[in-house]
Amino acid sequence: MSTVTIALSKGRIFDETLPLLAAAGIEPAENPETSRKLIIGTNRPEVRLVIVRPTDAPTYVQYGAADLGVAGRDVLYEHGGDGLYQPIDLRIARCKMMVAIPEGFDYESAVRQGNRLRVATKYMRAAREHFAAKGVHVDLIKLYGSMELAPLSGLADAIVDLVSTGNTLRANNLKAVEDIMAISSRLIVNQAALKLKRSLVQPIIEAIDQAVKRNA
Ligand code: PRT
Ligand code: MG
Repeated sequence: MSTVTIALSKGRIFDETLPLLAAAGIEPAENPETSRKLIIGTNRPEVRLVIVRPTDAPTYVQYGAADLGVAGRDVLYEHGGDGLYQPIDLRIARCKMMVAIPEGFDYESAVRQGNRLRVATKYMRAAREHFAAKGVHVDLIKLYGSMELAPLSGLADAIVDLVSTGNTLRANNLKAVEDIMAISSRLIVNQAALKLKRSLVQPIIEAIDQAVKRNA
């Protein structure tokens, strides 16, 4: 029997993908939040979920270890999208990628004077392209954890991070100064799986597409 593997990350992507999977008749047998299992079965014997870090989802799908997955546009932008078909904007886990600075830092004049800025981020590609397009000279510092800490501790002048409510910025005396891109999560599909497992994969894609359109 041919099987379908879907790569999902815990947290907001898992939570917001659940109703879309349900529309495709897929219900996880366990909650990854409480189970320690990394491979989770579903009510459909031929469908299973693999629980991955958000940044790893495109890699699992690219190499065919998962046939389908869900990843944020932020993550896909950094990954590059090789080998991935991206048929649906799921309109979930939405936020904005922004440049933020400490309250009181005169970003505009620093930019006008052509100062070299230190910018901390985990989004190296998006940040590099954003500042290059504006002609702003930056030294990018790659971080893996809370970017908000970087300007507070003197590591960087500014950060590039995701913002949804703005509460994290406010709580740390930071403010957003530029929009880089609107973010939402995409369904990603392994290109070979779409051809070789079409009879299993295509109905799932269509059911999810219908559910997204109903919610729009
Ligand atoms: O937690 P982990 O290190 O494993 O990775 P992660 O934080 O990227 O995972 P997760 O599950 O939080 O995010 C998965 C995806 O959700 C991201 O790739 C985005 O596409 C999307 N998403 C949507 C967000 C947010 N909104 C978001 N607000 N991802 C992260 N945040 C963080 C942001 O980085 C900041 O620290 O939330 C904080 C800001 O939130 P507000 O509401 O205070 O503005
Ligand atoms: Mg997180």
